[in-house]
Amino acid sequence: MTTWTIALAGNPNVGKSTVFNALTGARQHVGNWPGKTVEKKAGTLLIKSKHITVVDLPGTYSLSAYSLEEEIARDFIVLDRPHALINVVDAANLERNLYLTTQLLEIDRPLIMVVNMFDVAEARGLQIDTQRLSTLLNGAPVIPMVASQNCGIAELKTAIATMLKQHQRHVEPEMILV
Ligand SMILES: Nc1nc2c(ncn2[C@@H]2O[C@H](COP(=O)(O)OP(=O)(O)OP(=O)(O)O)[C@@H](O)[C@H]2O)c(=O)[nH]1
Ligand SMILES: [Mg+2]
Repeated sequence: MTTWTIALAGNPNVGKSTVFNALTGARQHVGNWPGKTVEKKAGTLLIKSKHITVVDLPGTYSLSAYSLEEEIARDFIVLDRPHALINVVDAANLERNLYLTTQLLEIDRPLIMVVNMFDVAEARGLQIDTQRLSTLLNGAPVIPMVASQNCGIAELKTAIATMLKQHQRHVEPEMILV
C-alpha cells in the first residue's frame, strides 16, 4: 500500500456510508434499513495534499462473520489490515455497539470512534460522556457526530490527520504528512 487506507467499520445502519460520503464526496447509497451496503467501496479523502483511501464496509455486529456482508467486513479488517479504523457507533444504542468495538480494539491498529446519531440520543435525553469513553478506549479519539447534517466531519478530518501523523514513522516517503 503506498497510500494510507482507513476503514469505516460498525454495526449495520449506524451511518457509516453517510460518514463515507461526507469524507470523500462519494454518493454511496444510504437508507434507513440495515444491510444497504453489501460490498466494500473505496473513496478518496485529501489530507495535506495526500490521498487517503477511505473504505466503506458493510455493517457487522462482530468479527465472527455470520453473513456474506459480515465476512466482507471482517476479511477487510483482519486480512487487508487497513492502516487505521474508524469505528462508527450509534449514540442511541451505544452499549450494543460496543461489542464490535471491543473486538476492533484487539486489532493492532489505531482507532477513532465516531459517536454518530448524537441528535437521536439527545432527543431521547441520553447523555454521553465522550471523554470517559475515550479513556475506556485507551485514549482513542471519540468524535460526537450528526453525519446526516455534516456535524463533526471537520473534527473527524482533523482527528484522522493527527492520528496518521502519529503513526507515520515506518511508512513510505510519499505517505508522510507534514
Ligand atoms: N438522525 C440521524 N440520522 C442519520 C445520521 N447519520 C446517518 N443517518 C441516517 O441513518 C440512515 C442509515 O445511514 P447509512 O449511512 O446508510 O448507514 P450504514 O451504517 O452505512 O448502513 P449499512 O450499510 O446498512 O450498514 C440513513 O437514513 C441516514 O440518512 C445522524 O447522525 N442522525
Ligand atoms: Mg452503508
